[in-house]
Amino acid sequence: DVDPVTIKKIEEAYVMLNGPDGAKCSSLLKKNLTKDVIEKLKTKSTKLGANLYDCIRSGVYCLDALVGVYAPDAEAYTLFAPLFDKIIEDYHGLGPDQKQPPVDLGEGKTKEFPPLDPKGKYIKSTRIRCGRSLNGYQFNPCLTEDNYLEMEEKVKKAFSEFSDEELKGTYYPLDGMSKDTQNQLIADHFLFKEGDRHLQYANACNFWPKGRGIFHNNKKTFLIWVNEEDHLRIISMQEGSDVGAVLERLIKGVRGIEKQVQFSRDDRLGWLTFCPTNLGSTVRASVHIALPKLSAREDFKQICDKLDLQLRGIHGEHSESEGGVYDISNRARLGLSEYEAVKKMYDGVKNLIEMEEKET
Ligand code: ADP
Ligand code: DAR
Ligand code: MG
Repeated sequence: DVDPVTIKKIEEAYVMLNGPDGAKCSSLLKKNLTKDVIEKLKTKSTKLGANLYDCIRSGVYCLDALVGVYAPDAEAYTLFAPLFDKIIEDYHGLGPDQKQPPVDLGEGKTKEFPPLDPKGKYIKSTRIRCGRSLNGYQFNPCLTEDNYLEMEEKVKKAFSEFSDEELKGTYYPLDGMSKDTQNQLIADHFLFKEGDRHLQYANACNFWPKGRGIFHNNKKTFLIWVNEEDHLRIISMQEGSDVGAVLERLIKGVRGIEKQVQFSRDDRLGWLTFCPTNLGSTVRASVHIALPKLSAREDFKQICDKLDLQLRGIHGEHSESEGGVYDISNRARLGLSEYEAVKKMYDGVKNLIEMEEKET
């Protein structure tokens, strides 16, 4: 079970979150980490040794977090369900008796997503990503250096077995990558950024950059991140607004790698991810789009919220928009299929473009 020092840290977290220091904090952790939940869970640890403090540490140090929790391993979602289920219900609207629908990547339906902006008036590029966790491995906080290296070897082998010409490519470990190459890949939106404090405080960056890297095909239209926030992020992206083509390639990639690697899926929560905000379909379908008139309105964010769309800056989460370009994506991930998540973005962005055209 859990050592007394850790139990004390959990109890102190509650006092801090509900005291003067936590006054401005509005995270789902603060809302749902009640005395009752703490009494129920503070002495529990998963088979692989993860405890409640491992789940909440990020939100204790990052009072500006929206959510503030991460799962240290798959079992945490079940063992610490009194906390996670409440946060999952608040964030995704998934009630205790609801569950993720069966997998539907959208095979045979990509024709439903023709280019959103054929003339290229608004949309610069389209990206669809999903997350996958390798069966039998814990999530970041509990991984040893050997785990990171083992996982990297395992997926590197899987990448080398891609047969489809569109998927074939090379794996580039972060360890040893020149700063210039790394910075260029980040600037060009292909590689993940470093130093996200929410991840650092979640103990998600141990042994960095060991076991981390990026696979991509020659055109950089199919990419896979290894051990950033999730074990894998599988990404399809290209210039323009042809959502169907981007989804077609993502489907090929997911089907390609799942032949070699077993992913952990929960019957109710769908594909398991480190952060509960990415559970279920794990799909984030986004466009880099400039809507000069609409984005000038002070209710632009509310307009997006009403369409269940999430606004991010030009470099993704926790970044600002540049030159009026925003990253707009589906907000919902859990309680709808992969295909439905893409459709949420597609229909929402279509709506925004129609509004932009009508705006005087
Ligand atoms: P994720 O949900 O994949 O972790 P992030 O918000 O961390 O996304 O952003 C990851 C990277 O993907 C950033 O560099 C961001 O600029 C890039 N990105 C997101 N959407 C698009 C898009 N439609 N076109 C080009 N790059 C994109
Ligand atoms: N720092 C977390 C981010 C939640 C969603 N983003 C992810 N998982 N990258 C927060 O609670 O704000
Ligand atoms: Mg990210």
